[in-house]
Amino acid sequence: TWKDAIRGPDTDTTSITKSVVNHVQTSLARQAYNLDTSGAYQAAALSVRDNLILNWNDTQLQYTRKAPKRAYYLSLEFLMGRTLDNAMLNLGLKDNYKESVDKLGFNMEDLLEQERDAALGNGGLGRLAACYLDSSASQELPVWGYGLRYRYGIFQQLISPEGQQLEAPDPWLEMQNPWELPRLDVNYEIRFYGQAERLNDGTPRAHWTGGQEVLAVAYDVMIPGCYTKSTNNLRLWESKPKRGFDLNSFNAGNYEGAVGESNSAFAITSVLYPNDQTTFGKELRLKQQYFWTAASLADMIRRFKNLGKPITDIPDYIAIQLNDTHPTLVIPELMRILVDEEDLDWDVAWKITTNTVFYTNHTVLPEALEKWPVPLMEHLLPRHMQIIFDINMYALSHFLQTVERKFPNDRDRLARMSLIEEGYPQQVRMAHLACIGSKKVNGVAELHSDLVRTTILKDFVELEGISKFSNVTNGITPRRWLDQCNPELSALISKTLKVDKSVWLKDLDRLEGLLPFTEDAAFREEWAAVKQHNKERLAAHVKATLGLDINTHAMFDVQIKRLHEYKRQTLNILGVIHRYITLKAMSPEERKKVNPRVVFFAGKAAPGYYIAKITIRLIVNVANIINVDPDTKDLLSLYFLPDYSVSLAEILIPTSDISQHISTAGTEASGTSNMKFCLNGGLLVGTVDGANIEIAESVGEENVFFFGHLTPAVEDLRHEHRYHPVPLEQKCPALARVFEKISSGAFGDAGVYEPLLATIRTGDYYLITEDFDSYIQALAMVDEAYLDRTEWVKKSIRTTARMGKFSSDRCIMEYADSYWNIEPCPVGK
Ligand code: 26V
Repeated sequence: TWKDAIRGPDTDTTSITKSVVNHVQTSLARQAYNLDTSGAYQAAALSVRDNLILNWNDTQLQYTRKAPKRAYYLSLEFLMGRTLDNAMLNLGLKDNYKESVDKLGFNMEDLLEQERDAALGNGGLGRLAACYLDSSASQELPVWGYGLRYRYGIFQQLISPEGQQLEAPDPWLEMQNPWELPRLDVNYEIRFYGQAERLNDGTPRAHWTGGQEVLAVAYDVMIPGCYTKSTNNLRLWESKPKRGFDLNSFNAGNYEGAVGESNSAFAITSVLYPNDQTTFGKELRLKQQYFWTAASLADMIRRFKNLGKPITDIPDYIAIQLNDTHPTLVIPELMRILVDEEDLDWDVAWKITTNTVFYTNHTVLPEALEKWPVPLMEHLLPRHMQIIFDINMYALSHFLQTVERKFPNDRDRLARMSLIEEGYPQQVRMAHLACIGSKKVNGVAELHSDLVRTTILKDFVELEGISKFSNVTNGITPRRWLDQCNPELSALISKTLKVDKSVWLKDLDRLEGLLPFTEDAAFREEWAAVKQHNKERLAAHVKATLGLDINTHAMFDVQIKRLHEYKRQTLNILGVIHRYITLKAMSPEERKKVNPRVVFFAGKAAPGYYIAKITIRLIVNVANIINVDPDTKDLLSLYFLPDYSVSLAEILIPTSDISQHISTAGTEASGTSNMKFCLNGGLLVGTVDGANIEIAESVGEENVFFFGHLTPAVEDLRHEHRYHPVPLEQKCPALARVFEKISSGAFGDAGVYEPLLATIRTGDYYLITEDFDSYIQALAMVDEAYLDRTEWVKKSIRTTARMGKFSSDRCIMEYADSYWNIEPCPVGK
């Protein structure tokens, strides 16, 4: 069975205890008799790690022996969260470790809480990368991730009593990190700045010399598959100076100058940029991107060369997936290596490149599309800038011919399609470069992929044909997002299906087997009891960390995601105020008929995002008022939980009765937490956007609370708002009353919120005033539906049962089959 295959010989409880104690005494150099929880965590982690290392070694040896085609997932963000629980579960050793830890006088849950999140990402894009690694390993596919080992992950969020977001650094490596293996011997020299001189010898070659060189050092993070020996690798690069410091300056007495250059080398991987969805053109960010793509590519090519194959075989052995445009520099970098170092013809090099690289787009928001100023690119990466101009020429001349034939005299089209946007300064359009340098381009949900094809890359579709542009709807790993975060539900599912979780967790369509049990009253009761249990688990956590008492007998209504205008947390909080006003106006008799509701928010705002920070202030101050209002507090309460993270999501998601995914139609590429909530039996309140649409198709529209305008209406409505504005009082009286309440000072100094309210009163780009009434209606329908608890639980069960499509195993299979052309490479076969 899989159990024997993946475990070492010493995985019985006695051997595990021995191994943990051994790590306490040797690795930690501590006495077993005065161990604290932190030490116990470290020792248990090191013991689990031993298993991973053996599996990792066998897997990598197998890849070397069999030399299959491999895929490399390049992502600037991997939002891994904690590892210990996930590793024990994937190894099938959690029960054994629990028993050992018990014997040693500790509680497993306390141990797990000791681990810091690896939070090397902003949100959905980074967490998607983490889910994809889990699915790749679980399906025994030869896939590696490549990223950066930031010394500081996403900032820690603190919320002042007045609702101000404060940011603190996240020094996650302060404690030992047992999950990484430093590979100090795997390192590459990476050049910046300097001069690029074309040889002009009839070849396209150039010499790139001078400038600054820094060292990229590899750290390997083991990625265990679920119930398999296959353990993949996530290689993260750390930057450091090539030599310690400049001894000449040092000896001349210039001590600061001597360490200056060394500091600038360390700076490259010092911190994750906390912005998402807005570009800003900072040199250090471009340095990160090149440092990472160049090191990763050098590493892939070194491994490829060990195979002894001709260089033109690269596309038969390597597929490179670009997670958004952040790694697009692999395209000019691969061209540089092939042309300048391997001396290939331009056309041959271009063919290799465009058969190796694949590009996933994750947003159509104009402000999030990466552009880099030409002067900056020229200064930092002079050879790459030449190559980009050459690609533009080559592609354009190629385009020119085709475009001229297809669209004679269409100069506008050429300007639109150019890799270079005219202006002062000129800018490189990374999405265009990623598109023309890739074999295939995909969006992350059906609607989003349609928008990619019909808006930002429309001209390229018309030129290159539709077949290059397709869709892979996002997914989530059911291991972390059901089995790990909701063990009671997982156990209930296994018991009910009479199928071991090792089967259904890797074949999620099996959840459909729950459907007949919707009619089983005893099962429904158990189902509801799990939700109740999870609410109490959250309440205990909130009590312990924030000292607050939460009403666990209320409906739980959750919106947790990055703060952003397009995600419309504003719509939600304005809706809460509307509910508060409505409750206040009711008689005590009427209030008795109202079902209590607890509303949760969590999420970080980019540090410089002024409007998003005001939204947090409004939420916190509304909470401060309504949570103590004796008229309403039992019926409506509101919490902003600080410092949203993967671990917090794991506690929150299993509690939800409803969750909100309410972006303006056409703005949320996919969303993935919507899938997590539904998999855990929460119902969805949402707009007709992103993956909400496909979730509704799967679970049945009768189980989703949809509202709001549809994507095709959005452009016209925005136009109306610009050119024919209607006063709020006329447009949406219910919302006008909410604004009046805020302006009356009911939630503190109204002036604070004015800039936020002004964005809605004038322009209303995200169409709050257009969707408010139907939003309130949708929430009323939620109330109505919740009155019939039996029917509600049926909806919950049906939702979970029909979420099979959204397993990230399905996504990875689609990428493996239709994009990368790779196959499983199991160990020992
Ligand atoms: C863009 C930028 C711009 C430059 C500054 C740093 C930075 C960092 C991240 C991004 C990526 C923005 C795109 C993004 O995060 N998209 C999200 O991808 C999720 C996974 O596909 C998807 O579920 C979300 O709907 C989508 O917003």
